[in-house]
Amino acid sequence: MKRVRAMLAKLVADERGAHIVEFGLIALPFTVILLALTDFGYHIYLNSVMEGALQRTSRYATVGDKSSGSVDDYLRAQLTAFKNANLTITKKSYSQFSGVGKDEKYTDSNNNNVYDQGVDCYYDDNGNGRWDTAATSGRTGLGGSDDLVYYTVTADFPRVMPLTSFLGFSAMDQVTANMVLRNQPYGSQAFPQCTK
Ligand SMILES: [Ca+2]
Ligand SMILES: [Ca+2]
Repeated sequence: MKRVRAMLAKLVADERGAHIVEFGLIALPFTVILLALTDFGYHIYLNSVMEGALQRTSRYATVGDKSSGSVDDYLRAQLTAFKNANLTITKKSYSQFSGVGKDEKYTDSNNNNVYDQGVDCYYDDNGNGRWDTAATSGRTGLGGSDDLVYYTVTADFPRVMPLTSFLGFSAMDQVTANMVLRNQPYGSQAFPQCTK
Protein backbone atom coordinates (compact mmCIF):
# COMPACT_ATOMS: atom_id res chain seq x y z
CA MET A 1 0.00 0.00 0.00
CA LYS A 2 2.82 2.35 0.86
CA ARG A 3 4.37 1.63 -2.46
CA VAL A 4 1.14 2.60 -4.27
CA ARG A 5 0.87 5.84 -2.29
CA ALA A 6 4.47 6.68 -3.10
CA MET A 7 3.85 6.11 -6.78
CA LEU A 8 0.74 8.33 -6.72
CA ALA A 9 2.61 11.10 -4.92
CA LYS A 10 5.42 10.88 -7.42
CA LEU A 11 2.90 11.03 -10.29
CA VAL A 12 1.18 14.10 -8.85
CA ALA A 13 4.50 15.86 -8.36
CA ASP A 14 5.73 15.02 -11.85
CA GLU A 15 5.24 18.10 -14.07
CA ARG A 16 6.89 16.70 -17.16
CA GLY A 17 4.56 17.04 -20.17
CA ALA A 18 2.50 19.79 -18.52
CA HIS A 19 3.37 22.18 -21.30
CA ILE A 20 2.01 19.79 -23.90
CA VAL A 21 -1.32 19.62 -22.05
CA GLU A 22 -1.45 23.41 -21.70
CA PHE A 23 -0.69 23.81 -25.38
CA GLY A 24 -3.48 21.35 -26.18
CA LEU A 25 -5.94 23.49 -24.19
CA ILE A 26 -5.11 26.75 -25.99
CA ALA A 27 -4.29 25.37 -29.44
CA LEU A 28 -7.90 24.99 -30.61
CA PRO A 29 -9.21 28.44 -29.62
CA PHE A 30 -5.99 30.03 -30.88
CA THR A 31 -6.38 28.27 -34.24
CA VAL A 32 -10.03 29.34 -34.53
CA ILE A 33 -9.13 32.97 -33.79
CA LEU A 34 -6.33 32.79 -36.37
CA LEU A 35 -8.70 31.36 -39.00
CA ALA A 36 -11.33 34.03 -38.25
CA LEU A 37 -8.74 36.83 -38.55
CA THR A 38 -7.47 35.40 -41.85
CA ASP A 39 -11.03 35.17 -43.18
CA PHE A 40 -11.79 38.73 -42.06
CA GLY A 41 -8.58 39.98 -43.67
CA TYR A 42 -9.48 38.30 -46.96
CA HIS A 43 -12.93 39.92 -46.78
CA ILE A 44 -11.36 43.37 -46.29
CA TYR A 45 -8.92 42.73 -49.15
CA LEU A 46 -11.69 41.74 -51.60
CA ASN A 47 -13.78 44.72 -50.53
CA SER A 48 -10.85 47.01 -51.32
CA VAL A 49 -10.31 45.30 -54.70
CA MET A 50 -13.98 45.78 -55.54
CA GLU A 51 -13.97 49.46 -54.57
CA GLY A 52 -10.99 50.08 -56.84
CA ALA A 53 -12.53 48.12 -59.71
CA LEU A 54 -15.76 50.04 -59.37
CA GLN A 55 -13.98 53.38 -59.50
CA ARG A 56 -12.09 52.42 -62.67
CA THR A 57 -15.24 51.05 -64.27
CA SER A 58 -17.29 54.10 -63.37
CA ARG A 59 -14.74 56.36 -65.06
CA TYR A 60 -14.80 54.10 -68.13
CA ALA A 61 -18.61 54.12 -68.20
CA THR A 62 -19.18 57.82 -67.87
CA VAL A 63 -16.76 58.98 -70.60
CA GLY A 64 -18.60 58.68 -73.88
CA ASP A 65 -21.54 56.57 -74.87
CA LYS A 66 -20.85 53.04 -73.55
CA SER A 67 -23.31 50.21 -73.82
CA SER A 68 -24.48 48.51 -70.65
CA GLY A 69 -22.97 45.20 -71.84
CA SER A 70 -19.53 46.66 -72.47
CA VAL A 71 -19.48 48.23 -69.00
CA ASP A 72 -20.34 44.89 -67.42
CA ASP A 73 -17.57 43.18 -69.39
CA TYR A 74 -15.05 45.85 -68.36
CA LEU A 75 -16.04 45.52 -64.71
CA ARG A 76 -15.81 41.73 -64.72
CA ALA A 77 -12.34 42.01 -66.28
CA GLN A 78 -11.31 44.25 -63.36
CA LEU A 79 -12.49 41.72 -60.80
CA THR A 80 -10.07 38.93 -61.58
CA ALA A 81 -9.45 38.44 -57.84
CA PHE A 82 -12.99 37.04 -57.56
CA LYS A 83 -12.32 33.85 -59.52
CA ASN A 84 -14.86 31.71 -57.70
CA ALA A 85 -17.38 34.46 -57.03
CA ASN A 86 -20.88 34.92 -58.34
CA LEU A 87 -20.98 38.59 -59.40
CA THR A 88 -24.21 40.59 -59.53
CA ILE A 89 -24.04 44.02 -61.15
CA THR A 90 -26.94 46.49 -61.06
CA LYS A 91 -26.99 50.00 -62.49
CA LYS A 92 -29.73 52.54 -61.93
CA SER A 93 -29.76 56.06 -63.29
CA TYR A 94 -31.35 59.21 -61.90
CA SER A 95 -31.65 62.72 -63.32
CA GLN A 96 -30.74 64.42 -59.99
CA PHE A 97 -28.68 63.64 -56.87
CA SER A 98 -31.71 64.37 -54.72
CA GLY A 99 -33.53 61.49 -56.40
CA VAL A 100 -30.94 58.75 -55.80
CA GLY A 101 -32.53 56.04 -53.69
CA LYS A 102 -35.58 58.23 -52.93
CA ASP A 103 -39.30 58.25 -53.80
CA GLU A 104 -40.12 60.15 -56.97
CA LYS A 105 -41.05 63.73 -56.06
CA TYR A 106 -44.67 64.83 -56.07
CA THR A 107 -46.71 67.92 -55.25
CA ASP A 108 -48.94 67.13 -52.29
CA SER A 109 -52.05 68.95 -53.55
CA ASN A 110 -54.34 67.78 -50.72
CA ASN A 111 -51.71 68.13 -47.95
CA ASN A 112 -52.07 64.63 -46.53
CA ASN A 113 -48.33 63.83 -46.77
CA VAL A 114 -48.85 60.85 -49.08
CA TYR A 115 -48.96 60.53 -52.84
CA ASP A 116 -52.51 60.18 -54.17
CA GLN A 117 -52.87 58.87 -57.68
CA GLY A 118 -54.93 61.17 -59.87
CA VAL A 119 -54.87 63.95 -57.25
CA ASP A 120 -51.18 64.82 -56.75
CA CYS A 121 -48.94 65.51 -59.71
CA TYR A 122 -45.58 63.70 -59.70
CA TYR A 123 -42.26 63.86 -61.54
CA ASP A 124 -41.86 60.66 -63.49
CA ASP A 125 -38.07 60.55 -63.18
CA ASN A 126 -37.72 57.07 -64.66
CA GLY A 127 -40.33 57.60 -67.37
CA ASN A 128 -42.37 54.48 -66.62
CA GLY A 129 -45.72 56.31 -66.51
CA ARG A 130 -46.35 55.93 -62.77
CA TRP A 131 -45.16 57.28 -59.41
CA ASP A 132 -42.40 55.13 -57.84
CA THR A 133 -41.23 54.67 -54.29
CA ALA A 134 -37.50 54.40 -53.47
CA ALA A 135 -37.59 50.65 -54.13
CA THR A 136 -38.42 51.08 -57.80
CA SER A 137 -37.34 54.66 -58.56
CA GLY A 138 -34.58 55.31 -61.09
CA ARG A 139 -34.05 53.81 -64.50
CA THR A 140 -32.30 50.52 -65.13
CA GLY A 141 -29.01 50.99 -66.97
CA LEU A 142 -26.65 53.87 -67.63
CA GLY A 143 -29.26 56.53 -68.42
CA GLY A 144 -28.51 59.49 -70.67
CA SER A 145 -26.50 62.68 -70.77
CA ASP A 146 -25.73 64.28 -67.37
CA ASP A 147 -27.68 61.57 -65.54
CA LEU A 148 -26.43 60.04 -62.30
CA VAL A 149 -25.58 56.34 -62.39
CA TYR A 150 -25.83 54.33 -59.17
CA TYR A 151 -23.74 51.14 -59.35
CA THR A 152 -24.10 48.24 -57.00
CA VAL A 153 -21.82 45.21 -57.31
CA THR A 154 -22.25 42.17 -55.11
CA ALA A 155 -19.86 39.21 -55.03
CA ASP A 156 -20.81 35.95 -53.32
CA PHE A 157 -17.79 33.71 -52.84
CA PRO A 158 -16.82 30.63 -50.79
CA ARG A 159 -14.95 31.34 -47.55
CA VAL A 160 -11.22 30.70 -47.70
CA MET A 161 -11.21 29.31 -44.15
CA PRO A 162 -13.35 26.45 -42.79
CA LEU A 163 -15.24 28.62 -40.28
CA THR A 164 -18.49 26.81 -41.02
CA SER A 165 -17.25 23.84 -39.00
CA PHE A 166 -15.83 25.81 -36.08
CA LEU A 167 -18.15 28.79 -35.68
CA GLY A 168 -21.24 27.89 -37.70
CA PHE A 169 -20.63 30.67 -40.23
CA SER A 170 -22.17 30.44 -43.68
CA ALA A 171 -19.98 28.63 -46.19
CA MET A 172 -20.33 31.69 -48.44
CA ASP A 173 -19.16 35.25 -47.81
CA GLN A 174 -20.33 38.42 -49.54
CA VAL A 175 -18.92 41.84 -50.32
CA THR A 176 -20.88 44.73 -51.81
CA ALA A 177 -19.74 48.08 -53.14
CA ASN A 178 -21.55 50.93 -54.81
CA MET A 179 -20.89 54.34 -56.24
CA VAL A 180 -22.74 57.23 -57.82
CA LEU A 181 -21.25 59.06 -60.79
CA ARG A 182 -22.61 61.59 -63.24
CA ASN A 183 -22.55 60.96 -66.99
CA GLN A 184 -20.72 63.41 -69.23
CA PRO A 185 -22.96 66.23 -70.58
CA TYR A 186 -22.65 65.01 -74.18
CA GLY A 187 -26.29 65.99 -74.89
CA SER A 188 -29.23 67.70 -73.28
CA GLN A 189 -30.65 66.09 -70.14
CA ALA A 190 -34.37 65.41 -70.10
CA PHE A 191 -36.20 66.55 -66.95
CA PRO A 192 -39.74 65.27 -66.35
CA GLN A 193 -42.72 67.62 -65.93
CA CYS A 194 -45.13 67.29 -63.02
CA THR A 195 -48.04 65.14 -64.23
CA LYS A 196 -51.07 63.44 -62.68
CA1 LIG B 1 -51.44 63.81 -51.26
CA1 LIG C 1 -41.93 56.63 -62.37
